[in-house]
Amino acid sequence: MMGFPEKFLWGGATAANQCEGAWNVDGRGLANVDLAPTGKDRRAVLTGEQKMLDFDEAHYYPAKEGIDMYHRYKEDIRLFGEMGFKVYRMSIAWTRIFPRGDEEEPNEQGLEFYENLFSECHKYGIEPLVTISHFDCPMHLVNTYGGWKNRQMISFFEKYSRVLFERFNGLVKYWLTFNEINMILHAPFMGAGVYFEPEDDQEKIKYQAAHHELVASALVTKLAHEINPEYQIGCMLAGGDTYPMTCDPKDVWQAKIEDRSNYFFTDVHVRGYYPAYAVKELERKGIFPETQPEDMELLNKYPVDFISFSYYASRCASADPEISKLTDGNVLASLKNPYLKASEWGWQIDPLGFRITLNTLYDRYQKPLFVVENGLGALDVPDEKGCVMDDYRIDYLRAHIQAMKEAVVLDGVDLLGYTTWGPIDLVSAGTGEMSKRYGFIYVDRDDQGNGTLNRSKKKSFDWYKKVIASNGEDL
Ligand code: BGP
Repeated sequence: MMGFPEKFLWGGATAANQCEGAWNVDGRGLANVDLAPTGKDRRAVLTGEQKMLDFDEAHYYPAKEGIDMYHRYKEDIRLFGEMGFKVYRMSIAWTRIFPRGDEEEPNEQGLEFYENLFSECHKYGIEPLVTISHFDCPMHLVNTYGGWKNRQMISFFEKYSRVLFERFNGLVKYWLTFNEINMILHAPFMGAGVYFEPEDDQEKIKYQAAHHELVASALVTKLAHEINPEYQIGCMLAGGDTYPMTCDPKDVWQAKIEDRSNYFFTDVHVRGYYPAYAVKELERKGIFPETQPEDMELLNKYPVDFISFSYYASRCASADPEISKLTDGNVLASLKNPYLKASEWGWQIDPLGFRITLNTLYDRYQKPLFVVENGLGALDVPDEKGCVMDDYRIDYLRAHIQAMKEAVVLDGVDLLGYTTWGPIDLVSAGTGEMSKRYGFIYVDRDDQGNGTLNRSKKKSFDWYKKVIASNGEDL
């Protein structure tokens, strides 16, 4: 079997609010995700059910200090370089550039930080892949405008993006507009800075916010290509196909409906219009978003250049309401698949599902794909020598890379690259804690904020290095 394309982009992916820390340094403002607590209230906050408008400075949130990448990025990028990364996916913290979100002028210290970081990447031949908004919305825009439910967000985002496209021209080529845009439907405070009042029609608000993000994405795709025709702009989907629980056609139909609610986002991003099934459903429910005359033309004229997605697990769906009640507590819920094993957090491990998802996306759009998150969250425990022997992580990644290779080589999927999630341990988006780790690099930090923050290589470090050096041949 032939292998991956010669220029395949191997690397890893992080997000600003999960690793930078330095939450109040050099003019940074507060963002939505800074306020999400750990523990039992987190889910209610991320889903917008519980308002969290105060920031308790005295309280310890792991994300406040993260892994202090803000001050240690040179060491971290050197380690990525040592593994042979060709690409590093990261995100810019909106509130480092515009601390409130609606200022006239950007914050120079924030811009300098990223400029230095990108230059550091290039020293090692690493191409940055930048997410403009990774679960990130300035808190001032949440409090004053209600986040993405407000149309004015489009112009704040446009201004922020323009500053990035102009300032980092020559340093960055690949951009993603919104991380896991479909998470708006599942965690609207995390995805769009939206929370609800008791009387709100939540579904209507979610689709209105989604419409605003989709239009903003098309608008900045246009802008990016005007500033530099070489810029490549991608969308980003929380991926993973949904299987029917049984071959009862009702279950098959239910799985299709659940998949469609995710693929709606890529349908608009890539095809440039609202698909018929969405128009019908949103009209039937009386929740079709309010639009401006220019919106549909923008969507149509400025589709994305490529499609990126995260893949951790597949899901199952049932039409039976009694069975459907049994979904697990994850933000993106699923029924348990009896054929699969799951991670310690109940995420079902399914490498063939990865090949299936790659095929679904490529069959549907025939556009280049980019896998920008994949990995195993685990409770890594260093042994007596202080070493993490994470063979379970190697097994997970090996099986997924093998499935991805089959999609490329046997099925003909056009794939640009692959970045594992959290190549260095960082704060979990789902739990807000450190102990759910994904890294090849261990960070000495616990959920209470103890630890030296020292970095050390896990067993998987040398393994991934070898995978990259052999372009995915030596697994
Ligand atoms: C994705 C997010 C990431 C990330 C990852 C793993 O949904 O884009 O930000 O954290 O999932 O999730 P978790 O951190 O909950 O394990």
